[in-house]
Amino acid sequence: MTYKVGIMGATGAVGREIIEVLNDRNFPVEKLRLFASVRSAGKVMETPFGEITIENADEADYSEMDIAFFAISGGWSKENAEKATSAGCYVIDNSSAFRYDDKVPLVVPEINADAIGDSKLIANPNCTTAIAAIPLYELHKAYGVKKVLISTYQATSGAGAAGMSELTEETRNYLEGKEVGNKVFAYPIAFNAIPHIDSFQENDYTREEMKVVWETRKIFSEPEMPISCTCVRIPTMRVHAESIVIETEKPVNPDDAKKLLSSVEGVELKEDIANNVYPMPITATKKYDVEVGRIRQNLVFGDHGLEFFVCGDQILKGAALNAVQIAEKL
Ligand code: 2RA
Repeated sequence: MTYKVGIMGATGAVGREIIEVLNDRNFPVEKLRLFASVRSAGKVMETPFGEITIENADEADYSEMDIAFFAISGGWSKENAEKATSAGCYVIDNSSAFRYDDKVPLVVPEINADAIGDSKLIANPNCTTAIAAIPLYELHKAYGVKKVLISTYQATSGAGAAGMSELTEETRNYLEGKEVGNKVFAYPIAFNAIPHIDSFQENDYTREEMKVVWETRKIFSEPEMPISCTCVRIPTMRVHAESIVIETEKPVNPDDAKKLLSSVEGVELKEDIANNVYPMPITATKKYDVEVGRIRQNLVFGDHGLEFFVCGDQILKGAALNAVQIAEKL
C-alpha cells in the first residue's frame, strides 16, 4: 500500500528534514506534495522524490492526501487541522497546538504508539521531551521513576533555520570584530548561554521547561510524576543535550542500567569513560538514535538515584523522525 503525503511547511528546517527521512526510511510514498506560505508557492524544490512545485498551504485540498505533516506554526495548525481530518486525512502536527488536549494523542512511537487509537490527529512532542523520553521511560519501567530533574543545553535549530543562521552570522561578526546583533534569540547566542527558551510562565518557569513536565506526564500516562527542568539555549547547531537526574522507587545499579539501555530501540549507549566516549552534539548530529551515557549513581539519591547525559538530534528524533515514525505506525 502506498500513500499520498503532504508536507505543510516544506521549506522550513523540519519540513525539509521530513522529506529526507521519508526517503531514507523508504516510506511508501505514492505522491509527495509540498506546501508552504503563499510567498514560496510556485517555487520548485529539488527532493529525493524529484522536483516538486510548492503549493500554497492555505489552499490545500486534504481530500487528495492520506497523511499531512503540519510543520508551520501552532496558530496555523489550529486553523487547519479540522479541515484536514474531516476530509479523511491523517494529521501529524509538529506544533504545540494540540499536545495538551486530552482528546489528541501525544506520541513517541517507541513508548505509546497504542495511544493513537483511531485518532486522525496526532501530536508530535516538543523536541526536548522526545529526546529525554525513551531512556527515561525504560528506566521508569525497570526501576519506577519517582522524581526527575533535567537541565538542557539546546541547539539553535530549536528556533528553526533562522536560529541556525543567526548563530553562524553572529559567530562570523564576533570573530571579525563587527557588531554581533540578534533577532531570533533574546540576546546574542554566539559565545553565550541563554536560560530562556519560549515565554516565561506565572510560576517563573519558561513554557519550554513546562512542556517537558506536561508532555512527559502525558506520554508516560503518569499525570502526577514530579518533574522539574531548566532549559538553556547554547551555541550549537542541531542537537539538544540534556543532563538528567532521577530518583527511583527500586534500588538502581549503574551497570544494570547501562545493560538495560544498551538494548533499547532508539538509544545508542555511548559509555566508555576510560576512552572519553560519551554523548556529544557533534557525534549525535544527523543520527536517528539518541546518545545516552555518563550513567552514574547520583550522589544525592544514592542507590535510589541515577544521573546521565543524553544528546539527540533536535530536527530528527526531536521532530522529523518522530513524526515519520508516527506515520509508519498509522
Ligand atoms: C526549542 N524546543 O528548542 C524548542 C523547539 N520546539 O526552541
